[in-house]
Amino acid sequence: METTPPPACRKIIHIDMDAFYASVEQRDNPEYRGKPLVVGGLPQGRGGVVATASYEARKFGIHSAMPSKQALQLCPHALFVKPRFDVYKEVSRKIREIFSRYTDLIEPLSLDEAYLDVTLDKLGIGSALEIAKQIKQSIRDELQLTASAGISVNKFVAKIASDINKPDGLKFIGPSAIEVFMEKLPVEKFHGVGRVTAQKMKSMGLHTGADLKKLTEDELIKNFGKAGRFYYKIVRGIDERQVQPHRETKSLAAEDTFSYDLTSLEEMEAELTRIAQLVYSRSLKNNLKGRTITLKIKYSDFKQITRSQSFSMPVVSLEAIIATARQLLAATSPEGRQIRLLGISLSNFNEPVPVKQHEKATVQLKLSFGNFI
Ligand code: DCP
Ligand code: MG
Repeated sequence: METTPPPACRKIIHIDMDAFYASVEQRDNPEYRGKPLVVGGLPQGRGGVVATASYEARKFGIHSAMPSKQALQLCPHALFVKPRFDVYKEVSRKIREIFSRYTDLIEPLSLDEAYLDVTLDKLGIGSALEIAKQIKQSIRDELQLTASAGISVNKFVAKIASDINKPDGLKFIGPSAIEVFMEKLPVEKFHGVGRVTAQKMKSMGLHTGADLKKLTEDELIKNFGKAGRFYYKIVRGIDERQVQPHRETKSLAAEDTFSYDLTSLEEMEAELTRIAQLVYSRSLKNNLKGRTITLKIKYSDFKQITRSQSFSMPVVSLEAIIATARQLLAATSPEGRQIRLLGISLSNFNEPVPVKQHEKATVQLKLSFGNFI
């Protein structure tokens, strides 16, 4: 077994394809090239969301997870096409084959994104920058697509670096440049900092890495809990997470802590719809279809409950996720309670199911959702 050397001298590349689904569609359909193209749910359908948009469409403000109807309003002449997951999966397989020429330490994060540890590359090239250049060139030559690469000594910095010169980007952030780079980084770009944490940080006058660096580890932990410890390290450019080649996605979740407690069913359902859209688009991004939907509720007194429902078939539509989450919520008699967090997760991916156990769920499913699933 190959072992990863100590973190200080690692060479990590993060690769992310540019406008992935849209670029594949433009490659395979020359008539889409140079045009604003949206891949995802069609705007005529109910509840469709944008999976991704070509860079031409992004100029109009269109982005992933936006309702397709809104995308059409922003750019009435945009072209809309449905995703072809089998094709993207096959491209993804080919990209990974290219990676595997250089290393076996590959950790895919989704179909179009992966971390590579090239500290000991198979070909003995030695330079991570050179390897990233070769990978980008092979993706271009063999697949007629472009990718962006970030190179550094850890995962966190490599991932942020790959986003810097997108599309077709290449960015190396070496050890001596990391601290300055982290000091300039806005807090919302930090791993694990969501909307609410970013708001809290800003209200405390913390806008960049440099501001975070002024706090001691204890102060960070006091204000941000366990994550504080991670922020303390990361702002100093320390991220010891290993590239994990066999990591399996067991569940996919989205949740939100609200800036004020929700008390009306109407507000709760509206937030659930938004969270369901996030989970749904993440499931598309990861090409994972789950059979179990779990609702998480945290009340104002921090008491937390979860409620799940499993089906015999994978849940494939946004409407079904929304309907299930609402049913699970309704069963908790939420009206009048004070809710500070709602979350939805999908799990039980693509596993065969013994028939007997699930007959009941199937019947229930048909009653509840008709042909949504
Ligand atoms: N995706 C999705 N729903 C989302 C985000 C992404 O279905 N909310 C899908 C479509 C994307 C693919 O996953 O093409 C990869 O996601 P990225 O976030 O890497 O976005 P893109 O590759 O499309 O664009 P970028 O050039 O910004 O990486
Ligand atoms: Mg991408």
